[in-house]
Parts: sequence; C-alpha cells; structure tokens
Amino acid sequence: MMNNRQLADTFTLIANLLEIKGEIIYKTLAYRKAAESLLSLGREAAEYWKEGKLEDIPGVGKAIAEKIDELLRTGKLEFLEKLKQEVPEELASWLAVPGLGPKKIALIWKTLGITALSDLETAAKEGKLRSLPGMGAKSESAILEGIASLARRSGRIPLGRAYPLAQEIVRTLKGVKGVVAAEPAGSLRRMRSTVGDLDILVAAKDSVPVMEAVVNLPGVSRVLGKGETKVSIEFADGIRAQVWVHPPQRFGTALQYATGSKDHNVQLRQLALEKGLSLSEHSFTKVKGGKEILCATEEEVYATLGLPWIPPELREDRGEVQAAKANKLPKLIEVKDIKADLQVHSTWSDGKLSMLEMARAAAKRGIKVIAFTDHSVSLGVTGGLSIERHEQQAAEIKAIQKQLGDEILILHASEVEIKADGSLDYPDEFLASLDLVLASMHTSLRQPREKVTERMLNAIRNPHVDIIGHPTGRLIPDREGADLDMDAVLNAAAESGVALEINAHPSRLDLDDMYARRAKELGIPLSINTDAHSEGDFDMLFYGVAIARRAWLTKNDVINAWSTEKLLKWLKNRGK
Ligand code: DGT
Ligand code: CA
Ligand code: ZN
Repeated sequence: MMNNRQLADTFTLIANLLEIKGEIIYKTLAYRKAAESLLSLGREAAEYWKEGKLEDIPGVGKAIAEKIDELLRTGKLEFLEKLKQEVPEELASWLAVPGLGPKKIALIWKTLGITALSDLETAAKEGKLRSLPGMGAKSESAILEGIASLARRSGRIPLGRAYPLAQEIVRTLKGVKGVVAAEPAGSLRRMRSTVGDLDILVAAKDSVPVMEAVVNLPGVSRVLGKGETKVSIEFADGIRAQVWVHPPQRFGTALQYATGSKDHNVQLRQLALEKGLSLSEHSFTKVKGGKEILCATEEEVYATLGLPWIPPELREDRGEVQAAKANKLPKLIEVKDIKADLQVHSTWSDGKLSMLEMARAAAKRGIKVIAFTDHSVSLGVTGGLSIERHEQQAAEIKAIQKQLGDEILILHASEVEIKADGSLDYPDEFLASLDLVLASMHTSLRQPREKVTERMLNAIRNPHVDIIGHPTGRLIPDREGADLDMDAVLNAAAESGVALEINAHPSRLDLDDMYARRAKELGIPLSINTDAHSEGDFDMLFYGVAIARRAWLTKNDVINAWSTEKLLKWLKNRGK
C-alpha cells in the first residue's frame, strides 16, 4: 500500500506534468498543497482512509480524496496514466534544472521532440536551442550550466531521502520467503548526513528469491549488476542501491563489513591480524591452520576482537577503536533522552499549526518543554513578528499554558534574525524579556568570510542570545553553508557560553558531526531541535540525535536532555 511519501510524489508529478501541459497554475495548486500536506502529516494517509476520513487531512478535498482512494486501492491512477500519454513523464525531471520552467520545457519538447535529459544536453551543446522563439545563446548556456550543476549536486543523496527509502526496501525484503533478517548498512546505517548509495544486508539461506524481489522493487529502472550474493539496482530518480545476501550464520561479519566505514574496517582487520585472525565479510579465519570462526551477530564480531560492540555512528576511524579497547566508549545520547524542543514554529509566523496543536503534538511524543521561536520582524516572507504581535502571542501562551497545565511547559521565545549588518532584529531590552532567544541567519549568507564571520560573532557575543540556530545555514543538498571561520565561531561560543544548535531537519543537519564534536571538546553546550513547522516534523528528531551520536555526544552535552530545572537554571544564569 502506498505511503505518504509515495502519494505526495504522485501528486507532485501530476502538478508538474499539468504545468508542462500548459494548465494554468491555479489548477495545479491543489495537487501541490496536497503533496505538501501529506509530507508533513503525523499519520499515514492509509489510516485516515480506513476510517473513511481522507477529507480530514488538511489540503485534501473531495477530488484529491477520490484520487488517494484509487491509489490506495489499486496502486494506480487512471487520471495520471492518461496525463502521461499526453505529456511524457521524463519531462518532469527537467524541472529540476535551474533556469528551466514549464513553458520552456514544453517549447523544447514540442519543437525538437526530445524527452530525455541527456538529449536536452546534446541539443544545447549543438546550439539547437538558441533559435527557438524567446530563447538565445544566453538561455542556452544557462540550461547547460543548470544541467551540469544538477549532476554535481545529485552526487550524494540527502539522508532524509535515503533513510525512508531504505526502510521501505528493508520492510519489503523482510516479507520475502526465507529471509531471516534485513538491515540497512553502509553510510546510511552510520547516519551520515548524505550517502553515496544504499547498502542493504539480507540474511537468507537461499539468495534467489531475494534477488528476484530486489529487481522487482517499485521504482527500479535498471539492474546494474547481479551476482550470486549481490545485486545492484538504480531507481528512476538515479538513487542506487546494492543488496547483499549472506547465510544467517555469517550475517554478523557481513553486516559489520558492509556498514564500514572502510577506515574503521581497516582498523578491525589490523586488530584481527594481531590476534592471528584474518577478517573478511564471510568470517574470521585462523591464520594458522585456516579454521573458520562464524559470527551470526555483530556483537560476536567485536567480542572476537576483545571489544564491546561499537555503535555504527562512531565507526569513522575517529578514535572509536582505541576508545573501545580502553572501555571508554561514550554512552551516546538517545531519542528518548530528549525532553525539550527549543526551536518550534506556529501559525504566529510560518508554521502550519497553532501553538496549542504543536504543544499537544510535542507532549504526545514525550517532550516536556517547548519553545515557540516564531520568526522575527525582518523576515517578512515568514510573517515575522513585530513586538506588538509578540505581546499578543505572550497572552495566548499564558492562556494555553493554563489549559495544558503541567503536561508541557511553554517558553515564549523567538528565532531572531541576525541581519546582514550583524545587528539583531529586536532591541536588547525586548530580547531580555523573552524566555529564550535563538538567533539565526537566513539571508545574505554569501557574504565574504570576514564579514559573515564578524556578523556571527556579534550574535554569539550578545549576552541575550541563548542558542545559535542552524549555525552555518547550509541546506542539503543544494546550498552550502556560509563561509564562516569556524575556529573563530567555536572559540567565541566557548567564551560566551551560548549553545550551538544541531538542527534535526534532514535538509539542515547543521551543525554537522565534526563541528558538533569540536564544540563538545571546547565545552560548548549543544541543542538538538526539530525546527518543526508541522506535526510530522517532530518525527525528524532522530536525524538530529543521530548527528549528535556521530559527534560522540552524551546526554550531559545536550541542553535538551537536561531536566527542566537544570535547563531553566541555565537560562536564568544567562539572564533570562
Ligand atoms: P557512501 O556510499 O559513499 O556514502 O559510503 P559507504 O561507507 O556506504 O561506502 P560504500 O557504499 O562504498 O561501501 C559500503 C561499505 O562496504 C563500506 O562502508 C565498507 C565496505 N567496503 C567497501 N569497500 C571496501 C574496501 O575496499 N575495504 C573494506 N574493508 N570495506 C569496504
Ligand atoms: Ca553506501
Ligand atoms: Zn529557521
């Protein structure tokens, strides 16, 4: 049965094809709205469907509900199938090329009769686009540059895209006859913020039915290679995956090997040799005599080397093997340790739900303290708040706090814009009156290094600022962070005592693990926040926690894992 992401992808595809077809924007909006709503929904649409309540989903009216119903019942949509006959599906992928809109796409397709992106590139190189009406040599080279930048950035896959896909594959493979276990491995299991490809490990005696199931997974467009125990596939959107099948009694060594990283594995093989063993993906072998030692679990692999099991997030050859040897692995933070969410938005700025709805959604997930950090006044597009509007928000907080009692504590906060000149969006007196101040940059991120660093230092040194939100401002996959002098930033943060955020949203994951680990070493408190704009966003918390684990953080290092008393005391010491 289709999940929310697949439904959303279907509606986005419809909207894109309709636009290329030349339908007025207004007609495509309902599909885009539905797609967006499905992606941020806290529950599966299929559950609403079973209850006959599809129209309860925000942004879903009668027409969309009928389409969801058809998709859930049949896995197909007659409307879309017809549309694809009018407008080739491949054209939708052209929309990802910067500088190429639906009108131009339709023009090129209709005059040149091409639908593949590679043909578009060839046509541009051959100078065939410049003579089309309304185009010229300039727009032709812009398209070429756009295709090139697309290729550059599609190099690695955002974890937020790869992770749900891997879960789906694993779920399907677990249902295949004879499969004992199926687990994601590779950089995805280590929870890197982007991954090159997906690696999936399956334990089964017979690999044939698994291979069969893999090549028949929904969305597979090509089989890149198929051996006896390994198969590589490519999905229509270019994502590649390899699935490895090993007998259950050898699953431990296989999973360990495929999880990597390569450098971590080199360390383990070295350690094995010191013990007179050679380690491969199949087993340990005694160097003398050649006797095999099989490991069904990873715990056995590490135990054979005299080590405790090392969490996958640490396996980057950054001292984890030495720490394991000395029995000094950190007790890594877990999702259940997180008690506070200190960056949350509501309808007071650009959030989708009211403060009451967001607070309830957070409380349902075990959160005890929630800070509403609606945007500040200069970020006009998000409905940033004037001081006057803040006063109204404060009154609403008071009222809903009464309603919620001790279910959850609400903090009146703000995500204050660090403006291009380094000043903050509100005067100090007002900042001092808030329960918490999170300062971030959203604009002019491409300032030169010195300027943007100075701007950040200014915010860090402001005694009213408690947390720096998504410090580098990067967006995965397509925007690099500001060109900050991170040494200067971290040193200033250590000095001022401000906390640095690990923004949990998979399009941010900012700070990333390396900086977060350096921050910890400098004694800087970290803050993991969802930056939720909708209920579904709260479920992205685990991505942020994973980055924190990759940074070796324990619950002491993260202010969101502190008791309410300790957190409030910390804020109080900062003058709140
Ligand atoms: P990625 O996909 O670029 O994000 O990174 P990984 O770590 O997933 O690497 P990948 O997909 O090339 O290979 C998956 C795992 O297979 C890797 O984490 C460790 C293992 N592996 C690959 N090549 C080698 C190798 O040459 N030696 C060893 N020991 N392990 C390897
Ligand atoms: Ca990989
Ligand atoms: Zn933000």
